[in-house]
Amino acid sequence: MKTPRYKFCFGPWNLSEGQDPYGPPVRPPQSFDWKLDALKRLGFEAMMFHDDDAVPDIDQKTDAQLRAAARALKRKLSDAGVTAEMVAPRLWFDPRTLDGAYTSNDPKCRRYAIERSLRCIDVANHLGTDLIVLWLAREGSYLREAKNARRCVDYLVQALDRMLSHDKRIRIAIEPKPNEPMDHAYLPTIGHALAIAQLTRDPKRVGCLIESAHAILAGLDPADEIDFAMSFGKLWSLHLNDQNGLKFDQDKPFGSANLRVAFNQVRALERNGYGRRGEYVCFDVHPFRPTKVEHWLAHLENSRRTFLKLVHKSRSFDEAQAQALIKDRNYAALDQLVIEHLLGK
Ligand code: GLO
Ligand code: MG
Repeated sequence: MKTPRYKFCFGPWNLSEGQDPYGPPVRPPQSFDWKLDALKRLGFEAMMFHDDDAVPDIDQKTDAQLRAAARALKRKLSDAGVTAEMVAPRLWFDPRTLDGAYTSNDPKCRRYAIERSLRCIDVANHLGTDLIVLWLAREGSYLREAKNARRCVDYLVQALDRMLSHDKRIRIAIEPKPNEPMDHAYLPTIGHALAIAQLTRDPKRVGCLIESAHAILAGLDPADEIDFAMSFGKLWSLHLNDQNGLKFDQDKPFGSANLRVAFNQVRALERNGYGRRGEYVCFDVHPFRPTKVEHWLAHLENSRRTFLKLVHKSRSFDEAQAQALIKDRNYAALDQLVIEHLLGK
């Protein structure tokens, strides 16, 4: 098997404790150091962060305290040989984000969201990454009549512009998701993310992050989303995982629900040269709730293992035969070629 050039990443939240809306945590909380050590033991190269994963209680900290905490973390990461892939403002927890963050109807809350995002950029600077990820969790509506969607687009552009002008080097990757926690989100797909980029003061610095489960929840094929984003040179990060149909966001291990959809994502990444500009393959996956403590890292290790096996499957696919079948419009045989290739000998 050719050695793949991919570099891997996950976030501290991916070592979750099993809490869901119906029940409490089922695994004991672990310290950040435990999680960093787990990442190292698994041989992953980078960690992704929410601003308050990096600087706990960020809203209570002065700028000087923020700087001290972020720099201490940066030293810890450097000592461990781990890179910070991105920082994302957590704009869905504080009471001021209850009715939306950038798109809240309350100007004080919109101001808070922007100020928090600028501080998130400062954290990213201290950690040595230029990538800010925006999962716009509460930018949408529970009921159409509560918000003015036209005005909300303006609010989103204003927020993006403030961030872009706060630091001339950062890049913003929008992570679209069509629903959950909202009924409908304002930026549900990659098309929406790339379209709003064009309204900002520096479209070149606004791109996207694709999460497999989010594309599936939008009724789209994640591989097509990858090809679309990469046609624009705008796929700057990736949350690979899996999703079994239209229900709550499951964050299953990569390939766990639909191996063929996973295979096609890997093929799309391969044909577009994902990773050549230093992009990481991140897994936004969670352990199944019944997972025992001793199996706590398996979903991450398995996702990477499946990914690498699919890289091999992608590189060993009989492309010549596939092309011949395509030319003959023999899609039944093409279908079977893919199935038998995935099944193996
Ligand atoms: C939730 C998202 C979430 C983001 C993370 C980074 O559905 O996938 O996990 O990726 O908060 O912004
Ligand atoms: Mg995600």
